[in-house]
Amino acid sequence: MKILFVYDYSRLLGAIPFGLCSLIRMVKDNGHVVDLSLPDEISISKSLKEFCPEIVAFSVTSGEHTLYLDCIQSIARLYPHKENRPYIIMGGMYPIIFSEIIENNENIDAICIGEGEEKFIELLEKFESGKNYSLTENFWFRQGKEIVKNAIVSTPLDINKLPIPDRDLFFSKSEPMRNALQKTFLFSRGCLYSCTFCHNVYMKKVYKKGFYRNLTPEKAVQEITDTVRKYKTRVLYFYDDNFHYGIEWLESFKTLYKKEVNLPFSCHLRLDKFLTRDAVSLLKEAGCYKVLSGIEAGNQTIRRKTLKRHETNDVLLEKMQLLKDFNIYSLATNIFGIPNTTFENDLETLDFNLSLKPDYALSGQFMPLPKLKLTEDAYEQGLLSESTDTNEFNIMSEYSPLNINYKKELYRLTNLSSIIIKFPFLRPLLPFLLSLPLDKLYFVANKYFRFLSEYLSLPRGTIQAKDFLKIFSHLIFKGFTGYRKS
Ligand code: B12
Ligand code: SF4
Repeated sequence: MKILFVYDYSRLLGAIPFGLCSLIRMVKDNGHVVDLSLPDEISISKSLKEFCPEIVAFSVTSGEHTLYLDCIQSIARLYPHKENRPYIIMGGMYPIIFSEIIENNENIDAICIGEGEEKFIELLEKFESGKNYSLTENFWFRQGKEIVKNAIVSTPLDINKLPIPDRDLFFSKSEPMRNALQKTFLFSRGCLYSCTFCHNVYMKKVYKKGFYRNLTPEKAVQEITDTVRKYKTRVLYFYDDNFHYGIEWLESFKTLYKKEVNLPFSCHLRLDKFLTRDAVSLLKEAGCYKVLSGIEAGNQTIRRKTLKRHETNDVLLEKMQLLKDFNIYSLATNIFGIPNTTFENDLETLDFNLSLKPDYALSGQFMPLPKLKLTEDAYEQGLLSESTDTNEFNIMSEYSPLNINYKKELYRLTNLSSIIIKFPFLRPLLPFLLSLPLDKLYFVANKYFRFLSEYLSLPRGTIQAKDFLKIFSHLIFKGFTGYRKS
């Protein structure tokens, strides 16, 4: 069968949508023909005309969903007679979390509400051979006026048995992605924790047991070598929520990685009690040059009670010092505008970062995505009115959508915080800076500072300044994924 995948890769560099790439691998390996299109009207109509797919498949996350819903609308316009248009399937976190979308949008024929790999292949086989596919688990289907709602397979897939995700389709379409000197990887699915601002909590409820899985060190290194042998790479970035699968795992990973890859990498780590000196030492030996860690709130009661993050300030300070001891660049992430907190609490977050002294601090405003625990809290506290539909929020929106009376100050603080944390002598000027209506300037300054810091964080010699400028101008031109202004 011919399947056209649709994904906005125009603003991506080394980052790939791992789930979609895993699906593409499975689909190709099962003898189907695939192509990839951007979601804009020109690209999609060209792809439909030239490739003539039987299925158009979307992979969607909340906040970006309107882009894809518009694209589906354009496809529907191109085929006024529904029987002539390709079958439209949507997967990804958005339909998993907000499955109602198939009821609300008559142009969507099916949604995937769980892991895609095995069940999508099963669906394609039934589809191709004309069998009844409407009872395929992990999918909901439109059948006339009815929606057939099948259950989710309750046992998560064994990710060690899945083939290596296919990066070739994306890299063949996008030169910036192919040539990006940093390539990204994900060696796990799920998470052990239950932060109230994260969708993993929802997924844990769905799968109950065994949702948290990770690759063996052998499989992880195999995936890396498969990519770096084919595509020029200078640094790696591991997207796992917490790249710490125990000392034994790290030991084997380090040995294999040094032997087979030996490139510097960055990763996410929780600065909690499990992050021991031995673990950091192994990471450093393996080549870790940068660690990204969630601080989220400076007030530890808010961190614990509201966000369900249990690290105390003392532990965070101690573990940050550990990173410094090993000369690992530290990037701290923060959330401002948390429901049921005050602007003073946000200032506390800024000040805690000043004591923590990360090499760089990245801060965002809380965005109430549908079905997050923290979004539900915001409704309960009247910070969102009952008639507010969180699906309509643009994740990149300028001001916090919560009913608070310090939106502008919050926006300014969010954009100024990285610079102030890096240059603490500016802290006394903050009240004055917050009072100035320089939102655009602060936004731009924040972006430039972020990219300068990104460059400075790289190990010497990995990326030349001219290459970095090329990347930088691409990003300026295309917008910054995840941190775009609406
Ligand atoms: C890697 C990553 C990214 C990468 C790649 C994005 C991507 N779409 O994969 C980048 C850096 C681009 C990114 C950006 C953003 N991300 Co992000 N990201 C992640 C991360 C860490 C891993 C995602 C992943 O690969 N999961 C594992 C795979 C296997 O799962 P999956 O993608 O859901 O795919 C499976 C199924 O959903 C299904 N499936 C997926 N697509 C399709 C399509 C079809 C047709 C079918 C049948 C099935 C199917 O099958 C797949 C395989 O089993 C998650 C957090 C996490 N730990 O999960 C956040 C996460 C996905 N991101 C999130 C968000 C909000 C964003 C941003 C909007 C952030 C921002 N402020 O800008 C942007 C959106 C940009 C974009 N283009 O998507 C949220 C999504 C919430 C939601 N309700 O949608 C998550 C869950 C984080 C969170 N804490 O809640 N992100
Ligand atoms: S640790 Fe990260 S991935 Fe895990 S629940 Fe918290 S925010 Fe989500």
